[in-house]
Amino acid sequence: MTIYKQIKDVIEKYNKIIILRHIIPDGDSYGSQLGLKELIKTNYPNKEVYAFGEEIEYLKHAGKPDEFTDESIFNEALVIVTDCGNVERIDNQNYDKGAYLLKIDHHPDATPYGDLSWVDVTYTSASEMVGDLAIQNNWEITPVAARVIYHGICTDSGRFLFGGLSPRTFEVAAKLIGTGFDVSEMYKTMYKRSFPVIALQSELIASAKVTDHKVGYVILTDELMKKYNLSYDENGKFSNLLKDIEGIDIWITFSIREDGKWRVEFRSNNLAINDLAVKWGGGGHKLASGAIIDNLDQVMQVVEDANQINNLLNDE
Ligand SMILES: [Mn+2]
Repeated sequence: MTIYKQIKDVIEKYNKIIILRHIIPDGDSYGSQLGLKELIKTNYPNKEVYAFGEEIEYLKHAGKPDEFTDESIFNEALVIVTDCGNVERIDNQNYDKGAYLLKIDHHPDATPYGDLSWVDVTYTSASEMVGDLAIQNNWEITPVAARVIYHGICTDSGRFLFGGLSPRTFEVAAKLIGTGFDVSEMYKTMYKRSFPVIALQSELIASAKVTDHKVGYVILTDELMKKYNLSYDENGKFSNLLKDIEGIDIWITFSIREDGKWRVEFRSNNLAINDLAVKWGGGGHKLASGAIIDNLDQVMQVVEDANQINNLLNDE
């Protein structure tokens, strides 16, 4: 039996379904979670479906999570977790209080979990997986579901630029656009930039450092955040600022967090940087991963580790 059919069978078996995703949500976690919710509600109108997790200001246009009140709601529920590689990062730690746990994810399966797990790193995004699941099961896809899923594919793949594009990515995208949602309206909304953000970007680029080992990095300090009136949940916007620049193979973005720790985003064109992220307590994909460090003193150690990755290449 295919995994698509297995998942369909599990969904059909439960009347109450709770969909969760990772903390500090991004477009893909919204897309896979809220898209799947909308799909289930359309194709199984009698089921109770909830999507819990923090609501993020800049993602308000993509959709709205449900209000979580009480853990008793998990009783007898099918719990589906999308776009989240490890249980520590699930946004609602009651995830194991349901009757059955299903994982749907495209990150490397470092810490497997769930009674049933569909993990496939060949997808650009968990949103593409959810779109494919709908297609394979012949589910009706509403324009509302299509918009949030398409948005998730766009954010994780840099609008069809990276993240393991395949013919399937475009087949799913074609099906989604075919529902008739307003894709140009969506692009206008998601790519709208504010002047302070652009000014901050130019200041970051001007202050960027590049090592002999072709490691580039920028540091987004609290001072800069305040100067440009940026909110902390926006500090992930700059992880590709140093992408596609000659002489940079690995680029790292250090951003201050609300709790005073530092968010570290690693990106690379072809050198695997996920082990580096794991070393610093994080994880992610081969060419895009992240971690959190305690203080700025650790920045140079992280950069030095990245230099080591590019050692061989530099010696050639
Ligand atoms: Mn993702």
